[in-house]
Amino acid sequence: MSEFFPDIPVIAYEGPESKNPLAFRHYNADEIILGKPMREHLKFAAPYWHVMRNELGDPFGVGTALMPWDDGSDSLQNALNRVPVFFEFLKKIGIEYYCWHDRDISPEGSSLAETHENMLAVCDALEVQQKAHDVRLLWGTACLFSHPRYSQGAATSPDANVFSYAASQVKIALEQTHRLGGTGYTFWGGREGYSTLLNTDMKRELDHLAAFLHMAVEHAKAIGFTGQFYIEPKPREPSTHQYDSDAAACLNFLREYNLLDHFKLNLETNHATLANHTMAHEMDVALGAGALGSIDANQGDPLLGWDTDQFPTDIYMATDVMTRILKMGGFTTGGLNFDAKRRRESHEPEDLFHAHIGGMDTFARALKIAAKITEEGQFDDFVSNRYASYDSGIGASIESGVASLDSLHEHALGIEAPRIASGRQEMLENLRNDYIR
Ligand code: XUL
Ligand code: CO
Repeated sequence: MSEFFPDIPVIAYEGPESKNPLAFRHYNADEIILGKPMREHLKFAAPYWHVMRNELGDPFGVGTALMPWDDGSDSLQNALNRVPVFFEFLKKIGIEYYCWHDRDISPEGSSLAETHENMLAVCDALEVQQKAHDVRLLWGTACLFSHPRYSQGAATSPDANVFSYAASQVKIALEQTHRLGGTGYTFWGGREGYSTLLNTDMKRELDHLAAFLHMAVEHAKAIGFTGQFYIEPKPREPSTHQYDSDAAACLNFLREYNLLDHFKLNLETNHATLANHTMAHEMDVALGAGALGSIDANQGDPLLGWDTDQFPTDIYMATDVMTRILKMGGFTTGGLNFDAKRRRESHEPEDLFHAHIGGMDTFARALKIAAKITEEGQFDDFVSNRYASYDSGIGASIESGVASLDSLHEHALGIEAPRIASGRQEMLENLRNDYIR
């Protein structure tokens, strides 16, 4: 029955002592953690663009990935041939959700109309496979950054005809996401930014971007799509500056243009690094606004300043992510999408499995650690005690808005000089190491 990965078995959970590289040590899909199976906590998703389309090229050399099922052409038939390969991969690795850009799954045609026809044909095939394998679409998106027409932006292009092309693409991508039962739709503004301000009217471009997103919201209403819209922040690459540079910039933009009710954030760990933030910082910014939606799980290389999209193996970072997901009460529409690619040297199909096994085991371990941290509440207790002076008395009057400079002045004059307690950073770092072992 196995056709495309004949040497790879269905990956099974064998426990932490297993020495089998093609087995899970920590991800045990049905194991109950805090009352819910791991699969439901983690909601792993695989991205079509990396699994099926990433040839592992870099600016210095062509792709190395071996893809015996792919004829290398941009034909519709080749696109259709890839579909069952992807679903065999999902089945064997045990991932139940996936994500796509329109152009990963279906090729550009010789006209815009033909491009859309290609898309519908591939979505027919995806629908059949989704049903056969009980796989769900986490989110769809339109690729508005690869084609030369988008070299100066899509919704922020100086050319209204380019804006229209992008709108047409989003209309079709959104409708197909809806038709495939997608639980979300993402906007990553690949080239929505600028290369130089010498030729850029930033305010006008931001107005256009907002108009574009409002049109998507209106269209979703019109077709009955009730999935969640996401914006995915990233500070640079490919643009010099991208308008959605980090979580705070996205939230400010969404608020300014009355879009916050319709969007949440899809936060990517490597993008946080590029923005000079930790992932924990980005997640706390989003959580504070009630706008944490979904995660693109990967990691960067601290020695390289670009988006290396490596598979996540950093257990500290993953634990930070999972403690926050638990704090949020779990994913609703979102999930953990491995927006990650193998290294150029890991070119064999088997490496796809090792890569995802590592990412899944890392997050499964992180979930177990985060569950313990959450249950024991030691960090939460420390933090709430640290702010306890705001729970009553003068602090409560500040938080409730009753206090004024006059009332605080009177209070301050009547007390001894404050003696602030230690922040105990090192003690807390030691405690974290006690959990992560
Ligand atoms: C690019 C990136 C994208 C988005 C979807 O860095 O992360 O793949 O996730 O467009
Ligand atoms: Co991403």
